Amino acid sequence: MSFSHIALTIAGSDSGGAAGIQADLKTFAFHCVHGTSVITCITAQNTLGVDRVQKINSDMVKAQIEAIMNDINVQAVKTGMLFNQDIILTVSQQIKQWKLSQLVVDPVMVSRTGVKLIDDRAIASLKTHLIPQALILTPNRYEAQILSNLSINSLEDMKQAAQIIYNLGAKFVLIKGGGMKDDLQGVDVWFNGKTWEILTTETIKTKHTHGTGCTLSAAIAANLALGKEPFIAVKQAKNYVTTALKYGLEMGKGTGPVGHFFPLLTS
Ligand code: PXL
Repeated sequence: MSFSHIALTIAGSDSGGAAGIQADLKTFAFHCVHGTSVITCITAQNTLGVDRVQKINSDMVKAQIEAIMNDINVQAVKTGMLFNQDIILTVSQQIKQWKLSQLVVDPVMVSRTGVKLIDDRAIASLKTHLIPQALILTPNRYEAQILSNLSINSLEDMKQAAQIIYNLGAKFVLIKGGGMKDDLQGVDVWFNGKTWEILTTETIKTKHTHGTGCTLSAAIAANLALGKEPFIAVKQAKNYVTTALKYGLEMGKGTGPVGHFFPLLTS
């Protein structure tokens, strides 16, 4: 019988193995989903931070997508760090061309610690070309502030921002509370165009959170590739990330990765 649990990540490489492509492929594998990958940029980074970033030419990004799509039956896609306007426009055009509707867009613009990762032209293209094609959009607090033009400090702010961001064209919006203060840390807000759901899990007190956002969007895409409905896919992905955080890896001198294969770590 042909195997159809296949997902694609379009994202950057993290040499430290915590975020980006490396986090995504581990997350797919954990879910028994075959992972394909399109690399948009290469970061030289470790647990202490990013030293250097090198982009991949957009024609090579296009060639990677075409090679996969011409042969492999991809069920769901996630996008992560797309780096610049040129790559965002190429990826957006390819997603339209291949009719990739099971699309999770992690609008990587600002890290969950508040560091800006892409320029204003790239943000404008994300808004007009990629986000309208998203099934599920997963901004963190800072990205939600940019996309909504609101200052987000409370649950009410998160709900209002979700409504504004929904109008950019994504079918579902999940605003992540990881960048919020105190008791809103583990609280995410889901909006489907009509109603909100407040998703809560226990807050894990750990320093080792590197790759949390990438892992969440990859787990959502994996669940979509397994045939789950969007809201179920998100709830289960959030539980996965919470447990992976519980088993965060104490390694390097800085922020270690979440434990993607936590069942193997317990024995
Ligand atoms: O968390 C955003 C992110 C995504 N992908 C890669 C990154 C980062 C942040 O540094 O390096 C490759």
